[in-house]
Amino acid sequence: MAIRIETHPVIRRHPANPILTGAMVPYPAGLVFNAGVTKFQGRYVMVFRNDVADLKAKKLLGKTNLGLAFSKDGVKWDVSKKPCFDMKSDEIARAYDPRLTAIDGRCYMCFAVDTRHGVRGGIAVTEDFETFEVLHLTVPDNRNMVLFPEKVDGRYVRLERPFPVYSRGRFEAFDIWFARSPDLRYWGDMELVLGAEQVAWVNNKIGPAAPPVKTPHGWLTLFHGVDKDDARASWGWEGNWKKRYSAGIMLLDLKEPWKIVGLCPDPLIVPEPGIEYEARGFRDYVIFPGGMILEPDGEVKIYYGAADTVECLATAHVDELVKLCRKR
Ligand code: BMA
Repeated sequence: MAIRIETHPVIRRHPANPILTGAMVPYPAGLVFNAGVTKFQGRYVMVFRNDVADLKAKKLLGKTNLGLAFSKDGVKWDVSKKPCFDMKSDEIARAYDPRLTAIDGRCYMCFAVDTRHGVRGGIAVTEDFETFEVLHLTVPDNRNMVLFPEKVDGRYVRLERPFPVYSRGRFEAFDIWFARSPDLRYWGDMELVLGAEQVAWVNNKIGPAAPPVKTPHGWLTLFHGVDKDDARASWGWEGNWKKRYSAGIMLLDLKEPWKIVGLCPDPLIVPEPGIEYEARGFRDYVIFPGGMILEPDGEVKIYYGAADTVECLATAHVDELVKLCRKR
């Protein structure tokens, strides 16, 4: 049976898309995407990746920082006057791809860090988005970490995506893992959650997307999945880009979240040729969700970077998403 790679009909792209672009940022900006979003202290907060660029000349300017924005409705955003986070040293090139999780009144941010010795996953904590304390950095290579908003069996838990190139036997066949911590600094006790080969529409790698959302049926969990075709003409102004990033969805067990209760066999959101902001940009045909919010009325807001260039919003009803995962 041919695999359908198209956006599921339960998904509605927001008419205000893209909801955040480099043009809305009051300091040097460019590609504004892959944001983490959560509700914190009564408002929506977003931390977004900003790769400074000359968009007209289609040229990166070699600097990345994380910007901050607040919103009353999760759609219209006020961008703060300056970036809120960056990391740079002889060893560290940049921090990027933030994901936010509020736990017990504090906001935790997972992010990726490019270093001279590999890609590391970081966790920082803040209460005011002005100062961040970095609690933890993994060994290379790891990234796409997301924290669950609650402890499980008294321990903090996260999903993560190590990238075992040498031992996995196939280039970029990367999987989703689960890890536990007593204090957010020391992590261990890992379990495999989902192997790339278990996702029929993926022929490359997978990884966590937004932090999971709790429902009575399980943890609703987005992930990203990649299909690659070397015969594709190069996609995007970055150059030799042949991958498509889509989003999938699964339900993880409430008490044992390393166990999958249900996996939607089809992708949930696929970058579509007819949608300019997903099909054209730095890297064409990329959807990369980093935030998911369950509203009291059952609406789920899914925030995603599009074409590694802008930030977008899609919505669906929680019951529809749960049903997709439980359908067998
Ligand atoms: C991944 C990361 C993401 C990016 C994606 C698609 O490897 O670099 O930041 O959105 O590729 O380009």
